Amino acid sequence: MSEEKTGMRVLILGGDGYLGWPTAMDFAKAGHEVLVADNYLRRIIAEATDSEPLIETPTLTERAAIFEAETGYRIAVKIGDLAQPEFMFHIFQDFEPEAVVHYAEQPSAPYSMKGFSEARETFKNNLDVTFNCIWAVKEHAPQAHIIKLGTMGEYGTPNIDIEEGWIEIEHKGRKDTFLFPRAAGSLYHTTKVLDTDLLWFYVRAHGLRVTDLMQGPVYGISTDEADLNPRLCPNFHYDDIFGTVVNRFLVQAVAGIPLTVYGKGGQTRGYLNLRDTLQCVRLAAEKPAAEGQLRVFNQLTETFSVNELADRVKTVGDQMGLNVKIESILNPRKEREEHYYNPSHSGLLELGLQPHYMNEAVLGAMLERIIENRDRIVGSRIMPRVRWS
Ligand code: USQ
Repeated sequence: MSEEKTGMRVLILGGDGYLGWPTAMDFAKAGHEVLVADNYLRRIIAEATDSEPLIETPTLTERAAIFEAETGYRIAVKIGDLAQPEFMFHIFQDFEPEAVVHYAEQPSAPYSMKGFSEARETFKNNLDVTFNCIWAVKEHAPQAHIIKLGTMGEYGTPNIDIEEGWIEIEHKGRKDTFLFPRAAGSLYHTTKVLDTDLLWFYVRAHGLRVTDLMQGPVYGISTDEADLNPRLCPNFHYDDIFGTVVNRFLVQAVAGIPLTVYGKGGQTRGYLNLRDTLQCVRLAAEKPAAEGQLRVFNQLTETFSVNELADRVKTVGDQMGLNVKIESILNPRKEREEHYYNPSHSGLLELGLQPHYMNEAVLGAMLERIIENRDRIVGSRIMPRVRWS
């Protein structure tokens, strides 16, 4: 077991995001010194694609001030483009991070499939930020531990069990261990495959310490700190661009729009509650990877098909009098709609993760919060506007 680290300087790249902001509050509240950096790329894309979140979120500087007033804990904020090496390097020289949480990527699969300029923007941003982060660590903070948000989508949906990052292969009587094969389903997911390869190369070449968190789709709006003040809540998207499927279905249930099951609905993924993302990332930071180690965890707590999710949302919605309908629509994506799916995910549990499962109380509380904001739902943001063609 690696040594536990407390009171660290933690740099969060992409601190304005759905995960970045609640992660920053969680680390600050746990007694770490936190700096967040972001260039508001997601906000800019959301505005350009008419995909703004359900609840308005103040700027990072405003949110940090509200958080400090509520808790007494400080979060430092730097606004700038991490794809520019000078900005990244300056932060590292100034702050000397001991842990770096790397969320600073364009995270939408549909956006990355919209057209040439969106694909290129995703490709350049995601790879440049990862590359700059690696070099900033190598040159200015060689002992810093990089915690990289990868995605379960890197693996695709193979017809064998998905191992936790690595697989031992026996070939013609000899054995070796390799990264588990990747076969991503969007350009966004492919940029994460390329990130992994870059990180693995620099771990081998320069002994960096890296944890790659292969995360499934996240749902949720509530965290201990976000619940202190409505203006501290994460960006809750329900649009086709940034909204993840559970958050979308809950908003559709409130809006009286039939739940948009893409195709046959047998697509199965590994899901987790936003609260568990925070736990996983902090556990990884406080129990870091060793020098020269690329440690990989599959970050999910339970698997569901899209049909199962729709049924769960319908059950809870109907109990609340919403009369939820479910409708299969033409799948805008190229993906298997019926497939085998069995990912291992014991590493984070062994590190101490205590899962918050998707039960009726969790979905009911989310529905109540959405009902309070139902006047803000914009119906035109719900149906898929991007096709994989
Ligand atoms: N889906 C529907 N109906 C909808 C929306 C989605 O049936 O209205 C289906 C999709 O076709 C897919 C599944 O639900 O099969 C999950 O879709 P999603 O939009 O929740 O998740 P995805 O596009 O894969 O991306 C999200 C995050 C991404 C993260 C990824 C984890 O946006 O940043 O990397 O989840 S994973 O899916 O494991 O790759």
